[in-house]
Amino acid sequence: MNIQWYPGHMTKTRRQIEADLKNVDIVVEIIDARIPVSSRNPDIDAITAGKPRLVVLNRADQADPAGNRAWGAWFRKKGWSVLETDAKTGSGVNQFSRVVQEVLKDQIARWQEKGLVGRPVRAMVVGVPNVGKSTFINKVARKKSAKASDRPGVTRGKQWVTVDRGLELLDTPGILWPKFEDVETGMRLAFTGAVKDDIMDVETLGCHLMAFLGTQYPNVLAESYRLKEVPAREAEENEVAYGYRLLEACAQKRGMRISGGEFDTERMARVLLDEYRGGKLGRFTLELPEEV
Ligand SMILES: Nc1nc2c(ncn2[C@@H]2O[C@H](COP(=O)(O)OP(=O)(O)O)[C@@H](O)[C@H]2O)c(=O)[nH]1
Ligand SMILES: [Mg+2]
Repeated sequence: MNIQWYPGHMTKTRRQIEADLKNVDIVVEIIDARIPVSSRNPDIDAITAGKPRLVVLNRADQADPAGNRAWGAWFRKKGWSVLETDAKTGSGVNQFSRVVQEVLKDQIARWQEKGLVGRPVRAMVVGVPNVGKSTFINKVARKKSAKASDRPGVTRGKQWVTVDRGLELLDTPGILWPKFEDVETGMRLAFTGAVKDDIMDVETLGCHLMAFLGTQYPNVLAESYRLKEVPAREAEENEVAYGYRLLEACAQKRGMRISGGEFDTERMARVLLDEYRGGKLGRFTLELPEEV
């Protein structure tokens, strides 16, 4: 699916992250709020075993607010702290330092008891591609762009950025591989643009996204493409056939035809994917906690 993740690369990445982990007190796992399961690395728990964790539901601005609430509750139930952010505008990012200190409050109290005054908390960001790691780090570090110097006992060559008094962040994120086992996950990663479209033909990908929208968000679909009504999926109809029907209806509305008078469903599929990724259709959560 994503050919850059060959086994050698995965091993190298994993070792690098394991080395970096020795120097940090907390792992900040960034996920895409639209696909909180599909945008998680399958081995993250094993790789970061034993480290306190903060889950950042980034791209919260692109996900359904009700979905964000549901996922926030779901991750909290697992015992992790959750921060909802829009790294692009910085919304929620100003809470980062406070939440990290809260997660580590017992640890910080122990340091104080031992007389380790002024020991900063060190954090690192990890996540699969496209979740917003670089944007998040830039936003968090913006005010204090001066980089902290290398520290003795800390991996040489690593740069730390001071987020706040008492919090330093490794300036390079750990880039983890996405899940590649199942088609459903691959499709969701493709919908959001995290992997290239070539996991399947664009038209089929568009059919699946249409079917999702037609089922879960028919009103939004009707509004976006000025459809009088969005037909429901018929009992015997499979998802692709249903999605195709919706692609045709939207292509008709947009006047997209190929020679011969047929509707240009392939072009419509591209338009749909572009508009979805560009946030033009609205805020959707593509997978909900009930499903997992
Ligand atoms: N709308 C929105 N866009 C975001 C958000 N975070 C990142 N982006 C955009 O998503 C794209 C990829 O982000 P990037 O930080 O490079 O992802 P990375 O691969 O995890 O480092 C960039 O164009 C960002 O501007 C967010 O919270 N909301
Ligand atoms: Mg990046």
